[in-house]
Amino acid sequence: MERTFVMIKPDGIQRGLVGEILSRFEKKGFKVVAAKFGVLAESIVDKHYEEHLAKPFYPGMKAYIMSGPVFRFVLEGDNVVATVRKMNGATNPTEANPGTIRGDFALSIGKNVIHAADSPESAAREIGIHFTPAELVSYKKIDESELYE
Ligand code: FUP
Repeated sequence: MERTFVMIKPDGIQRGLVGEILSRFEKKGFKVVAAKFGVLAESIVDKHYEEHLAKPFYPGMKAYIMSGPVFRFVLEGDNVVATVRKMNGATNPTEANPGTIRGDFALSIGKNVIHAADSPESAAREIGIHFTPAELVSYKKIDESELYE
């Protein structure tokens, strides 16, 4: 079963969107297998955003992502990586479709509420940065027989 890494950013926490966002993923049928709340360490941020280290927007983004607590979690389910990206909507909220999280709840690219891994490879990398193997919980959920054919 596929897994992905998701993070509700400081703006999402401050705006009280954790319940709404988790609820969307739960109702879709995805299973939470790990979760963590807190302020990110600088070393974690630099590892997580490795590909953006040299970008002009990086210092501002780093200061912002460390400005308050974030809520990180791992979701499991069929095609969870691509499906969660679709549910999040385009990176720039002005381009995100209504019905997506960014389309419904965000106005600017720097404060776009949520992050999710963009490929199964990125998901594995990001899960490894944010969680230890022991923090990932394998368990059976009673709705699985009704979700999968
Ligand atoms: P995503 O994969 O949707 O998180 O988007 P990217 O990896 O392209 O960008 C990571 C984060 O960098 C975005 F969530 C917001 C931030 N960003 C900016 O602040 N300005 C930019 O011009 C591009 C990205």
